[in-house]
Amino acid sequence: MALTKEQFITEFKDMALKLYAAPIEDLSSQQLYQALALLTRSYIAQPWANTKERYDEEETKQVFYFSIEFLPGRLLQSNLLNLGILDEVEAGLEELDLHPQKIFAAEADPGLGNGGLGRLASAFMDAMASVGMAGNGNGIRYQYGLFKQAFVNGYQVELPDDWMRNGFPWETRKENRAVTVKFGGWVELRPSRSGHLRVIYHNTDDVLAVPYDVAMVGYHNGVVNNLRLWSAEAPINAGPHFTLEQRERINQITQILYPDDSDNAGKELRLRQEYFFTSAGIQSIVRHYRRTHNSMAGFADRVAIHINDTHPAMAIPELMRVLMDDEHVGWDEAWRITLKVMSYTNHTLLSEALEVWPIDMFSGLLPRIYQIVQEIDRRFRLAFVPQFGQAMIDRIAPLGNGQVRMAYLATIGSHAVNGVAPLHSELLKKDVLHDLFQIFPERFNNKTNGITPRRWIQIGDRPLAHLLDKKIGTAWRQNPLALRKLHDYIDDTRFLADLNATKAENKRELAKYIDQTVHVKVDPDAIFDVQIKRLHAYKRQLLHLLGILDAYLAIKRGEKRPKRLHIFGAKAAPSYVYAKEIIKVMNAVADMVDSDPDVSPYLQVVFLPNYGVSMAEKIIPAADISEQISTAGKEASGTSNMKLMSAGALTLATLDGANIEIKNAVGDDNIEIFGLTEKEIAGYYQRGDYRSRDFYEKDPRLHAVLDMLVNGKIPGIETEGRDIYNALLMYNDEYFVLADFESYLAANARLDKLYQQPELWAKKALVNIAESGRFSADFTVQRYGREIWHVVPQTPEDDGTDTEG
Ligand code: 475
Repeated sequence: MALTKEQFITEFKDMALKLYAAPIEDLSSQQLYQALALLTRSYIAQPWANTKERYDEEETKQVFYFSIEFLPGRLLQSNLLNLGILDEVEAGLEELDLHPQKIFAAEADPGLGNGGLGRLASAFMDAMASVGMAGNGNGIRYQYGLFKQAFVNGYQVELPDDWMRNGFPWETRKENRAVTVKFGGWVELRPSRSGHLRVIYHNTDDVLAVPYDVAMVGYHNGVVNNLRLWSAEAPINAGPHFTLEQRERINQITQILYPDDSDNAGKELRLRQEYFFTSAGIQSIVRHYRRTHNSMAGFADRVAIHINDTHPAMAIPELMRVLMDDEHVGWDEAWRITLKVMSYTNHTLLSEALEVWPIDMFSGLLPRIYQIVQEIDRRFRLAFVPQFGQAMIDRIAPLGNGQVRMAYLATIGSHAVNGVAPLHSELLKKDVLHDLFQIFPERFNNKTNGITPRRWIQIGDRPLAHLLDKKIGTAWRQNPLALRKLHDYIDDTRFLADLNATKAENKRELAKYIDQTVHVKVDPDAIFDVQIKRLHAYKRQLLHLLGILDAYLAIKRGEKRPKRLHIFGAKAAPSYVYAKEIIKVMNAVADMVDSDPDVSPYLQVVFLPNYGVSMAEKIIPAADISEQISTAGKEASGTSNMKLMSAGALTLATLDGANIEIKNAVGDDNIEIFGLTEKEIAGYYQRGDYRSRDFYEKDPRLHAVLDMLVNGKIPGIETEGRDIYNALLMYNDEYFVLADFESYLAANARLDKLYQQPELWAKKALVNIAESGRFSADFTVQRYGREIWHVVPQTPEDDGTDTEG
């Protein structure tokens, strides 16, 4: 859109006055933010309405991305950027003597997700709008987002995230679009006179699902899509017998986000949440469709529904229910439509994350849905037992072992199933979904994850963005593949120096931020070595920690090395004791290193509390090294690896997830690979001959490091150190930390050496930035669009580069 600085100033002052009846000089940053957000929203309203109208008029096929988590990050800056008025607005604010960054920082970051899965969902929303795809989100409006993390005496404590305290200016409540979701009770099936089955519900608990819509603004294209988040409320005419407790129980459904990443809590409230937003979404999609169509026959040509992991997998029986019970479609036709509409992404191979529900709980809470799952199960067995045998079908039918098995249900009810990086997609076929792959090989495919360079470079890394504009023009902002132009400057000494200067500037900025937030002074000339992701044993923050302890001992022995600053950001699930112990030890090591004058000139450790999207925007631009060191075969894809690469950090990685594709993109010389491969690890499992103690006994450096966990040298960690020591030595080190220790150290030593040659380092950084464009989520959603959703992708065009191996 077009907006001059002068126009903006007038409209902004006007909005602030209307809202607060005071001149802008009197307003707090929060109030200035509210005024600016509302003004921005007023700019979004018309294109939002237009987009909706156009989709309806042209009968565009719509994609609905169902996800129990969305992590959009702050929206003000990204909305202004995508509207094309960020520069004008910032110039206007400065003319008013205001500080844009201060105002942007007043926005709460909606933490409606745990990590990778939720962030990916939001990247896709941004990407779909930006490529002009009709893509909508469907999720939950959690009253409280993911807990705020604080450290008390080095221990993680969790505080509530009251993120809507000041309201959420980007949402609009659509009470006229509310639907009713039914739980519990029992169902009566009665043939009606017209020959249809009549389904009569008795004694159900009804919940009103009220949608709140959030605009998803496309980049410079006038497209505004919809993210619909559902809130649970008591029914309007609840009657006199409706108790406060009943009201309370309903409100609970959308009160909190479950804080377990890659884990299945198995709690009834979680099942309620899943059915709540899934049923509300399906009902509202069908209702909208039926407003302009007399039957459901053409539904699958106009609607694609994507299931982001299994949490919304009840979309399958729920659509069957609506088609049969409400729309009187027969089973076979309903199943045909459902299969064509549904597709499913798996995000993790970890067995503890695979969702299963006890049949008792499931059938009690959702009796009609359970009947339909039973029928899906019955027909599946009938169809495939003859060819594949009872034993195999028993393993993979939707119902078995007294459980509803959601990954199997999702695979059986979708026409496409994908993993999120080539290795992950292969392992799905080989292990977790192997039997179903035998039956439905054509359904399985890979869609490598992506990220949005708009947020990570254009907004998060302004110094780099400006340098790129100067050197290669601005085309990369529209099409990130244009970053490849950078290769032309691989021998441009001046440019390489500029690249290093940009990094240095970002490091000084981060150093300031660290000082302000945790009151720790860090040396901006150190190597900034970053590991940012959820705290999980398989991600092996512990390997990183053991590397730090080894460096500590080496420095104590008098070894000199370039100074390294290790930066961690990671939340642990509140019930994940082992992860919390690792945090405690990390913080203890950070203190130990800091207070030792022999060591602190060479080594520093900072664990920043409350890592999230907004903090990532500050850390990533300043990173020199990106630690992606999961046990090979465990990290489905990873996405921070892509973000850090695009900021020119060098990746220190195992051959896992999308690290493999990053390696293929930049070449072996521009990434630091170490450790066991997935095949080697599978070999250990098969033979059953991994003995972690052998590594401890053979390697004196490892021996010394592990002993530090239990010999009292690290102050204040008695039980934590012992527990970790035991996990590694007595319980045989489930994640092969000890096996990879030596090669991890060697890779780190190579990086230390390389850092002595700043120009060579800059060349490698350049290649990483240049090749990062292929990981734009714009391309990822276009691949989903072409190959799964069958919607026509629009600008900007993918050049066909295949990163799918
Ligand atoms: C993978 N979350 C990353 C990312 O594809 C991958 C599971 C159960 C309950 C709550 N949250 C989850 C995940 O499984 C998850 O976030 N998985 C991550 O998805 C996007 O890049 O490798 O670990």
